[in-house]
Amino acid sequence: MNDFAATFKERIATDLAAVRGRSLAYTDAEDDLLLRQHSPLMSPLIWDLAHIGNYEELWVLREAGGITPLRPEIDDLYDAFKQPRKSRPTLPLLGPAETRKYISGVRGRTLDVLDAIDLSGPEPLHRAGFVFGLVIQHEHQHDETMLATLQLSGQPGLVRDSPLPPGRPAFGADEVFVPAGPFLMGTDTEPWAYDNERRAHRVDLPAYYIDRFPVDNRSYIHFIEDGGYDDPRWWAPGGWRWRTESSVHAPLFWTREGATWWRSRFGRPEPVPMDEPVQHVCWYEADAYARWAGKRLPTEAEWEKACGWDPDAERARKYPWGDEPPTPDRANLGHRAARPAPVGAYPAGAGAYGAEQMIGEVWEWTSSCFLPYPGFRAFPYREYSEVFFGGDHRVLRGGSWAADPAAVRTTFRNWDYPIRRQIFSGFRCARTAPAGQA
Ligand code: AVJ
Ligand code: FE
Repeated sequence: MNDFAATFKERIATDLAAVRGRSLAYTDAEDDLLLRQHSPLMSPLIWDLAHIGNYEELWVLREAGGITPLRPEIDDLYDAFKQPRKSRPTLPLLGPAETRKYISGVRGRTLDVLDAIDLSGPEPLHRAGFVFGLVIQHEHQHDETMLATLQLSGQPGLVRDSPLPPGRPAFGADEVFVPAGPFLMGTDTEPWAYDNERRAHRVDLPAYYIDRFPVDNRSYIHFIEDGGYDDPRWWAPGGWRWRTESSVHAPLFWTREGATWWRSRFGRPEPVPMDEPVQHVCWYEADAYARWAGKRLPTEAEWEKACGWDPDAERARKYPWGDEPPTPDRANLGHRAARPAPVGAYPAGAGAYGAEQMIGEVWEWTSSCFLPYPGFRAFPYREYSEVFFGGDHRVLRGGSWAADPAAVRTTFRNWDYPIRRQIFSGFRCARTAPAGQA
């Protein structure tokens, strides 16, 4: 094995250990907290933990490593398609101690497979360590889901927090201009990209403006206090139906006492911080706000061009600032604090057009439905992306404060139903440039 392969394998092993540390930290709790279902939208935490291990067994041990199944009898329990979320707590799930033992047994064999395989071989699951990228990203995505479950549980104590850089709130309403022209959307070169991010393809966009920052709580409160939730003019037809049936009047986890808005953050009440990007809003709320503001949500293509396109070099960057990995002065990622940073906190993380905080903070709703790119091919399985394509889901971009850098990049696509708000979701607005501005 050459030095490059050895170093790369070490990096994979480090990433595997890091994500596992995170999964174990989020489940370092009393059995009752792990076994209970905190919302019918979410699995019990212990289901996520065993599902992570079962997914790793399926893909790394059985598919890539050719290892005989360790516990084939539990496969059905942890198959997300066979078990609807609401009935997961009634299944004969492995208990917390047994789950930890199972996933650690899988992990030991995963490291054996890593040792044995040829990263430059022809096998597509092995090449560039794809199957390890798959399970590392999968585990991080479930860790973010577990964090959303912990937020719903209202149980303080498990979630770490630390200070974040200060913002530049005076620039809150600013927008940046993106001139008309083509860019390359998606990727052919990112080795761990999911199938839905491929292939790279040319998209030609008219000129537009996009907000420099995600919409902050101060602006969102103006929408609320202007009666935005009660004015059908601002809402998409499905959104107005959702609004009247749900009687929602503020983001999830918010309450109002007199003139003050409060929110519960991992079980602790605090006044809503004005300069923070709004989170826990659904697509319908984001869409209504944008119309109220005289704007609209960006399309997925507009979002990606503003995030990663470098018009001078005529190439896409992996992150807004370039290809170098995220650092604490560029983006709020990886659950450093348990919240988004104030708008303006990361001038060093700006993209070529000047948009800031596109990576980290909140998943940003776009106007686009989740659809395949031209030439899409499901890999390695249809149930990751393909079965979700169509009109039911909207695309979110950029990754939240709770997302790990391993599962965040300019081309990364997330998706959810337009009514979902327990995720760490916010948005920014865009508008088509008036005719004559190119
Ligand atoms: C891409 C976040 C919608 O959580 O359902 C996890 C990711 N896929 N396990 C989800 C996923 C398989 C997926 N999302
Ligand atoms: Fe999964």
